[in-house]
Amino acid sequence: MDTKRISSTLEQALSTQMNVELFQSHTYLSYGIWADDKGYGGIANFLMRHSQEEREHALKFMKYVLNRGGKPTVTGQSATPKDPQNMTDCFNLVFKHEVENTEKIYKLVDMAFEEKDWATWNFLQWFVKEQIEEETLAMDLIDKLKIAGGDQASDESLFTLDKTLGETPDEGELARNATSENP
Ligand code: OFO
Repeated sequence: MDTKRISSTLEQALSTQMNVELFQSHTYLSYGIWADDKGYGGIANFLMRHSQEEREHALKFMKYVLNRGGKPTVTGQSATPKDPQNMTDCFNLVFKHEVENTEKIYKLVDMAFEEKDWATWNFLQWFVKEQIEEETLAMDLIDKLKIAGGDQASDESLFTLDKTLGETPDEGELARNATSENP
């Protein structure tokens, strides 16, 4: 009896996305190492926690494909991107990686829609929502650094920013959760 409940096309696409999430995880880990080496322990902590979160995203894809009777494949990873040139570059890159990943998630949603695979479509909605948070978080990083003075930030304001980011929650605020009392 064939119990597979996902098409081979979506099985392959979700498996690829699992590897994309693992790549994101490696990328944030490498940026975390870069930040730590530069002496920004708080920012490194933030990036490394984020790396862990990306790994959890990969595991969600893995588990879903398995639960639908498919089998994902872990592929070799490409080399992580070069180290950022400075903190502004680092945060801009974080934003760019998140936007690129959002586009990949949207393509998967399109595919599930095309196939009328509502189970997969529904599964992917978690990631659609998650990407809103991740992009918001990345925008916040850029804003915080701008306020601190960007590339011209003083050592003192960078010290404060580093401390703040070390304690920043991993989840961004979702615009959809805003209310008039809690904008
Ligand atoms: Fe997996 O959420 Fe960021 O990329």
